[in-house]
Amino acid sequence: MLLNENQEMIRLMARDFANSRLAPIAAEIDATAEFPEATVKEMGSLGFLGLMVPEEYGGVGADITSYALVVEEISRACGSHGLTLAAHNSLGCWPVATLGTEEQKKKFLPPAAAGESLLSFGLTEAGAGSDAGGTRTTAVRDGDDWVLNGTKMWITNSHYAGALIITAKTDMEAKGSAGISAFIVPTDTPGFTVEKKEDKLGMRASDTAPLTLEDVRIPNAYLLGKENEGFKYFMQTLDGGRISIAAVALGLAVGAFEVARDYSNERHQFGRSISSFQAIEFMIADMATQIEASRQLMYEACRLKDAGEPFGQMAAMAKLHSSETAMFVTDKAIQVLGGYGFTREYPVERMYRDAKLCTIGEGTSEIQRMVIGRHELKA
Ligand code: COS
Repeated sequence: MLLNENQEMIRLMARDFANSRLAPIAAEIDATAEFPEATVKEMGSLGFLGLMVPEEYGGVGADITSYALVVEEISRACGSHGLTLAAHNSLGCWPVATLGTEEQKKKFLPPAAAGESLLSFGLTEAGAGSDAGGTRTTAVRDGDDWVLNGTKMWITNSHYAGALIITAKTDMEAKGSAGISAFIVPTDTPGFTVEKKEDKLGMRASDTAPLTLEDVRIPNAYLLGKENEGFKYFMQTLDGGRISIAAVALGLAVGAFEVARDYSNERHQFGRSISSFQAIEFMIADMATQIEASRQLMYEACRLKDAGEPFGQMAAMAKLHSSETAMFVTDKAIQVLGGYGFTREYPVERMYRDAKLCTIGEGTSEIQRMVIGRHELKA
């Protein structure tokens, strides 16, 4: 797909920022697992935290393709920044911008777009992972308010969020995924607690934590969309989120590929560069081919979403292919670098660990296959 002038411009802007500000700190924040507040705020100043927020609410109002390009470029330098950006934009801002009332948009979007505080998405629970309809958190109507109780897990950006979109069962008689609603919960509401940050294999500087809600009282004005329609809303949100994870995975794959390609030209063994051996040349060729295939799937998912066409299956294909590609490419990149690839002297081992998240978060590779298979089989 040929990018238009605006898309090229935003891609270059993201690449410059990622090269100058993120690449130099990526190894350190991976080692310390420290959330990079300062550079996340810088992403806000550049408009990256309001990419999908309409201009009237302080955002950029960019198309999905531009958004995915930014996520790819940021992730190419640092997966943790890429994931932080992706979760905020597509899981936090998008549902509020798409489903929110005028009052909700005016209140929650401008600070999120400016990077004053992040928006986050609280869906997953101990018993509701792949089976997202298994939500146990409850919201009970009390006069003009709702009272929420429950726990959530693996919630990205929660320590730095001004508000979260929380899913809760509102019709206790309804079976399965029915009777679930979505609420916007400001994080300073009494009874709302973000627990200790998880210590993870990869994406170590991104913020992931469990949440507890104990008699959290919020006004009915913070119900997002219609009561009991929550499951469909978060399925739609995840359809878009899967494009984001495809972009994160693609960025990681490209980052690792570039390191391996350059290293293979520079490294000499047996009196010649290792890239002149077909064993290495073929690895480079396979890596480049998988990356290109992932990129085309991601562009197609973006094109469909931008055109207002159904895109859920293509987003699942893009996410599945990109995340499996990221695992393949980062593994091969370590192989090309040999012993050096196994050390922290080079970024490929970090990219390998970061890439693993992409096969799990926002629907495992197995869930993507379910989504793709169901689309094919119902046709
Ligand atoms: N968009 C809109 N509506 C959707 C939808 C989508 N993408 N997917 C399903 N729905 C609707 C269905 O049409 C159905 O509506 P009706 O009850 O009116 O017929 C309803 O939602 C239930 O759908 P379904 O029966 O397919 O739901 P399942 O419980 O079988 O779940 C999967 C389907 C497994 C695909 C879903 O639970 C899923 O995506 N799980 C993974 C969750 C995930 O990614 N978690 C990680 C979160 S990280 S933030």
